Amino acid sequence: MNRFVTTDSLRGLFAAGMSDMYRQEVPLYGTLLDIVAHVNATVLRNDPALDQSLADAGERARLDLERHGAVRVGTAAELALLARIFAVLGMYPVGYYDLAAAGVPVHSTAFRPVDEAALRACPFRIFTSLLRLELIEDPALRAQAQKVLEGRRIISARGLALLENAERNGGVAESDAPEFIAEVLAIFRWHSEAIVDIETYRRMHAAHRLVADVAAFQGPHINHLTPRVLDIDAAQAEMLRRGIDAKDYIEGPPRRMEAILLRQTSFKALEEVISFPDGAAMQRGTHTARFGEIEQRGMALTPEGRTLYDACLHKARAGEHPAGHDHDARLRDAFRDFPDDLQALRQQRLAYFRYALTQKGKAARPLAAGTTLPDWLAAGWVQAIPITYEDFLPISAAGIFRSNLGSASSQGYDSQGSRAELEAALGRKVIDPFELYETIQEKSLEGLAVHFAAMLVH
Ligand code: OOG
Ligand code: NI
Repeated sequence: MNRFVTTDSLRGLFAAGMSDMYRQEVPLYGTLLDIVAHVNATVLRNDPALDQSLADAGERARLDLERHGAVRVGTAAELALLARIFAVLGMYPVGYYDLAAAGVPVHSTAFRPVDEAALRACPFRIFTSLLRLELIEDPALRAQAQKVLEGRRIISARGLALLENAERNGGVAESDAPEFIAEVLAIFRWHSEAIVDIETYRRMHAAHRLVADVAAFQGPHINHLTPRVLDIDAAQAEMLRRGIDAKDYIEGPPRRMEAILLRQTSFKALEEVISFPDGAAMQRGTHTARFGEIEQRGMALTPEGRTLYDACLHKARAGEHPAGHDHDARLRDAFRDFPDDLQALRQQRLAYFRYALTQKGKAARPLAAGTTLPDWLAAGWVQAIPITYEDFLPISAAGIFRSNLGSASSQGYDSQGSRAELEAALGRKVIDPFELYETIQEKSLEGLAVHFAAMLVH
């Protein structure tokens, strides 16, 4: 008997494997994990209410395993291959992110699980960017990078065979799982040998550092793996205390009572030794790509909430001082317009909520006919639990890219994003994240409607 491994456990194996691999490759990542474990334990000990609300949201158990990674591929064919692999792992492309306007010649999507049960089991996500060579000015260099990329194979023959098996059979057999995961991990490992000579590397690097990062190596190395922390200000302070070269400030919204979206910080990219082919010999050089990031996740916002978020952020950014001077104060001021209590966020439909029966609700006597959500909430029968944001923020992503690429790249490209092109490469449309949150909210309401209607007939 050769049974299939569930998609959720395959993804769990993949996430754990990536974490082990990255810990070995970038020891400072292990330090970040220590910081995060310490901060999370302290927060949970001091704030039993938060501990309980994480448990209510079904996120207490997943917290220690929760990560996102980021990779960058060079061609549509490579993106299509990753999409096939991630589908076997239960990860689907959600959202379109255009980073060209922020001076990064890529567009991106995030592969992640989409339904509630899968998110609960293992919410592993990978922010995946496709290089847009058409944005590189020098035609000769563009052609050369294209040729290098078309000539490389990022998956082994064995890995491809296992993938095809999984697709044909509708799953990965238990006996194949360890090898399949090992082959997938190998795609994302670091290569300390470049596949182009140092002159070519330098020209790619001069066109844009990202061209060198993608096209000068054998494969799409994972460039960071981000754990989830419950108090990012504490984590940032601890990074600085330990002398880690952290970003000047935290990306995203300011610290609030009720956390929204995503706040992130990172340590700057490491300078790593690379050997470049030089005839029959090798030549030493360096490359910076890999860094460490920590994030705190808050609640998902509706389109209205997102518009208000963007407006607040825009206000904060207007007239920003170059070195991030008084960044936090400016951000706090700009976000005064953004309600900071759950009831207002819910009543103004700024955020998404999952509605769940409380203990009191479970024990409630049959209801009078015609009651609705406001009655259930007022009676304490139903509780509104904010839905955690599972996605990314283009402005933060651009800030993260930039702080790791150096300031030379802050000039934006004069280009519109090209969602259709990314979707053509994926062979499918990207999923709208708002629809996913909306579905979770609606399903919870439908469940309650059924429950209370059933009470009526008894
Ligand atoms: C991806 C940057 C985006 C985030 O957390 O916003 C990202 C990259 O550097 O390849 O990971
Ligand atoms: Ni990231």
